[in-house]
Amino acid sequence: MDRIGVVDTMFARVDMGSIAERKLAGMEGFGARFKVVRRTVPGFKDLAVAARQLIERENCEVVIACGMPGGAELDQVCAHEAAQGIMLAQVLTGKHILEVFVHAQEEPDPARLTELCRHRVGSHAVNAYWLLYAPEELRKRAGQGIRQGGPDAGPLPA
Ligand code: RDL
Ligand code: RDL
Ligand code: RDL
Repeated sequence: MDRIGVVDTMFARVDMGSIAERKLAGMEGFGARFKVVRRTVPGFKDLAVAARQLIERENCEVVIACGMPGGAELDQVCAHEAAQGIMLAQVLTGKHILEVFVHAQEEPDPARLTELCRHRVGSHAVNAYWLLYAPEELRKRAGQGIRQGGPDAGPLPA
């Protein structure tokens, strides 16, 4: 059976990994064609190596890496570093690791931040599934200004 990895952090203020797990559990083939392997690490700087382990030791085909950069300026610098680590892990393993970051500063209202988080994690869980099983779904949306967590920007006028 194929394996899809989900890794999230204790630092995040939303249980992002469970949102991804629930989304994947609703996709066609769950439990038959693929299963989900879940890990949680302390913070987003720990995501890259955990994702690499999910790929190399747990044979995951694709990983969804969820993190929440805090609101301080230092956290933005750290987010950039964490993202670089995730990109390095993708290049080293040759597998997609979708970086799902929700910045605390994107939305000051806690309820709306949670909603944004649900939407972004859910959308990227579907994107991970499509990368693996339905690349034509991505191709259909080429150049359509698709976003995760907020309204789509839409295409520019032709
Ligand atoms: O490796 C242990 C920690 O360094 C690691 O877990 C960090 O990701 C923790 N962390 C910070 O040290 C920090 O300054 C995090 C943030 N900011 C942050 O904004 N979000 C995190 N972790 O998930
Ligand atoms: O791995 C999943 C996403 O992290 C990845 O697809 C990013 O490239 C998506 N993305 C951002 O997260 C972002 O903050 C993009 C932009 N900005 C951007 O400006 N242009 C993009 N993607 O193509
Ligand atoms: O234009 C508003 C947003 O699209 C823009 O601020 C993005 O950079 C927001 N964003 C992130 O900050 C991020 O870390 C996005 C993603 N990840 C993402 O994966 N997908 C997005 N936006 O559409």
